[in-house]
Amino acid sequence: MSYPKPSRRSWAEPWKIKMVEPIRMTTPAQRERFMAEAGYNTFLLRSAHVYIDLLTDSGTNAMSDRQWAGLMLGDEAYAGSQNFYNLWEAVTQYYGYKYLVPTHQGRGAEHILSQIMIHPGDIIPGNMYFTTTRLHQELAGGTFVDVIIDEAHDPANPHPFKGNVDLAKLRRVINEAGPRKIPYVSIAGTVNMAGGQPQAMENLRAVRELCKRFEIPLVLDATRAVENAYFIQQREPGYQAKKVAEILKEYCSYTDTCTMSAKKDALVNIGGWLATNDEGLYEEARNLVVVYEGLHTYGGLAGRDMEAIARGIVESVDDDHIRTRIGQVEYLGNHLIDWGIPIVKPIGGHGVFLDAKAFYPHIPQAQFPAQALTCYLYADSGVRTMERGAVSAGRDPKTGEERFPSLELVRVTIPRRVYTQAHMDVVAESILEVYEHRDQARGLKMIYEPKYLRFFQARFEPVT
Ligand code: P71
Repeated sequence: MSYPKPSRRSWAEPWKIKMVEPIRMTTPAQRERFMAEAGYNTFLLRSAHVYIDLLTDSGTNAMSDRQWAGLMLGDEAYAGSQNFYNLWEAVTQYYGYKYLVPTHQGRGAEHILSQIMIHPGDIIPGNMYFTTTRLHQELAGGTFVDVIIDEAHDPANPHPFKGNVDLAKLRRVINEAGPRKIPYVSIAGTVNMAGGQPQAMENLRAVRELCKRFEIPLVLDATRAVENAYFIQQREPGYQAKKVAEILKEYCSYTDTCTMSAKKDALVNIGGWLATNDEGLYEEARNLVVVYEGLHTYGGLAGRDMEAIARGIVESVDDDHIRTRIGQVEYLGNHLIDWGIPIVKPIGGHGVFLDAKAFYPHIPQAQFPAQALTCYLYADSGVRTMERGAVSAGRDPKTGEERFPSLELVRVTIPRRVYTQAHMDVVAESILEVYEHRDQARGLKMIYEPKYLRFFQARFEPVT
């Protein structure tokens, strides 16, 4: 028989749903009360009071039946668990690094890496800061310097690789500080705080060449490197015919070491690692991990967690999976673009980022427009999102001054394999509703400010 070839076919999830978790809608009056009780901070809401939870894609993923089956194969030996070796093998096969030290999550790896590599007075250049990464660098006595391209700081600029390093900026930092003061260059793919924006392979290769000349190691934050690899496949000449798995391995190959929060790409609820090709660093990390995390063959994780990560890595690099994952984010983002709502462009890998400065031009940044927007969204529909602006940026540790970042964003983050397209429709409609009432919105005043990573526990009240 001869069948006609389909000319038009949408993507669909490469899985079906076997188990569901009920979620409940609250009333507007309840939400008003919950938001006030939470000090106008979405981190302080109870999840039972949230309808669609888009706070983060971190540890909120749905595992597959194979991953759940893997939990039953947990080898909970204190030392030398089989699951540790399975994880090590998966990391080596897909990310390419020789040595592995598991940690309880990403910041565990950042802590160990920073303590080993950074000395007081050191400078760490990177493609935009991330909150936990920079804090660990600072606690080790270092100073982070942003060397991302200028386009990354402009939400409307459509540059396809806004995660790129500006090589002239990096060269300048190396010249000014001197290569000896730079323990490593810190690269993230994709760049979370820029709006989930990717770095081009060509750019990483150029950074590699520059660093090699000065013998400066390259450390990759591989947390969303699979998503970065997908964007390279879609946007960078020469990569269209390559599999995401192949691109990921090439990308990592230009770096010496990586820290990883497995809670994102790797499709699990907890876990992380430090992986490296540097035997000396591995020796030190393997030693230090026992102080802060646990023995070097479990690093704060149960055997079953390591098994779920090992299996999640394999699923995460599947081309159909990653196309669906980012396709869903783009589906939401394109709705908002069609309706003229200001978002970071291009649409990012792990979420849609609302441009709060353009959304609420009448609210000064000192009154935290992005924080306020998260509250209005929750009040409208029970959708929980995260501030990524002045509250997240915090204060300069030396001067104590507020650091007002160029980007004042609300992250509408999509967990992997959790919500449907219908959920995305409701989210889009709610954002539109809040946008239509933007003129009436008011800012916030911070009334409680914790010392570290203040955004997690800060409390606010509305400006009168
Ligand atoms: C996210 C998170 C979790 C988070 C962290 C801090 C503030 C708010 C939310 C965590 C990352 C990340 C990158 C690029 C390292 C970590 C730390 N992201 N690098 O986006 O995105 O990993 O949470 O496992 O410790 O919601 P960890």
